[in-house]
Amino acid sequence: MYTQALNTRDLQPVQKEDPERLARFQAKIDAEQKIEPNDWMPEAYRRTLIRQIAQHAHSEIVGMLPEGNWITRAPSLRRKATLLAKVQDEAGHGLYLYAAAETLGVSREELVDQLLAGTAKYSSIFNYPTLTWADIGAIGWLVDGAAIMNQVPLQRCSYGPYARAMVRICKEESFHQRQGYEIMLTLCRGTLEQKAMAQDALDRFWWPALMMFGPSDKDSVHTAQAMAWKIKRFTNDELRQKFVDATVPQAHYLGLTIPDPDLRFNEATGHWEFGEIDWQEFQEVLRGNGPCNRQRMKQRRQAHTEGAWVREAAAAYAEKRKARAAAA
Ligand code: BYC
Repeated sequence: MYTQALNTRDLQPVQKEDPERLARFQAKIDAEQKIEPNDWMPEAYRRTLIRQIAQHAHSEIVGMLPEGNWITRAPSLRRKATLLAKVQDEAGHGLYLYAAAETLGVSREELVDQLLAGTAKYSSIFNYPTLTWADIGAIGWLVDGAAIMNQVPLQRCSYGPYARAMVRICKEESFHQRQGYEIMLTLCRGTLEQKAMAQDALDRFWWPALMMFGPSDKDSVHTAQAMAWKIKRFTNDELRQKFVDATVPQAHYLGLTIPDPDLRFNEATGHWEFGEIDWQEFQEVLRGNGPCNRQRMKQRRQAHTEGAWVREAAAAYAEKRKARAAAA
């Protein structure tokens, strides 16, 4: 049965916490000490982490769909093997993250149910279609590139299990970014038609990649508290700017044009200034009205139903082992 709330405890309002306890907790965070599962934590901290880690885990799992779509059509055996490995890595990331969320007292089943019920969020970026092979290059380069920018600071997140899960994830995402860029480079050094495909992919993925960092700071509801708790180390706009600064020169090296007439380098600040993001489009995607929201959820539900026998077999095996151990 699909659940409707973040988790059962989220149905209850947050209790007022003891101020002294809260102060000790904040002091620990300020001293850069990690919070571990058995440590006391304010209920709101726990809920914030469940929300963010669960959304992150769901993004990894749904993120397998647009790329998985190209495994059978990859242009060579080498490309197929690399893409297959990347998609498997994303499944692994989802599992580490669900495991990290479980240390906060929510079950993986509960979180998966929320995703399938459509009550949980996952990254907006995965609601855009992958129309050509160049999109696989653009995803590796831009989407994994944006993910790294966001996730490297999360390795210093105050919650130990999340921070530690991010270490391996970041290593793998770096490799994904490089393979994506290498696909783009190959296309850009290929025929005019191939280069046009690469440009078209950049045109379609640039703005959605910028949206991955979330609403602008003035509209972000969670950033201030998440920064005070050192869950987030940078604001959404700071990370977005870092991403633009790192990525524009990479696009120039490819000989591609960023689809933004307002993009210009500010000599005084040393940053690339960019145009206004279409926040209405972002909100529509979050509301479930992006180009592929319905298709993604339908595919996830279908995969879940078709995988029921695997879960049943694993549960039966675990039961049998338990019975054997009890009898021994
Ligand atoms: N899409 O107050 P805000 C990956 C929601 S990479 C959908 O700024 P917060 C991958 C936000 O959840 C992608 N929803 O929130 C890469 C909140 O809604 P609720 C996953 C978004 O949490 C390659 C509301 O808008 N990475 O997985 O402080 C291949 C207000 O936002 C988005 C992560 O999740 C969005 N783009 O900041 C395969 C990284 N942006 O909860 C896979 C960890 C915002 O109030 N997460 N919202 O209903 C984070 O760093 C932060 O959660 C965010 C948002 C920066 C995303």
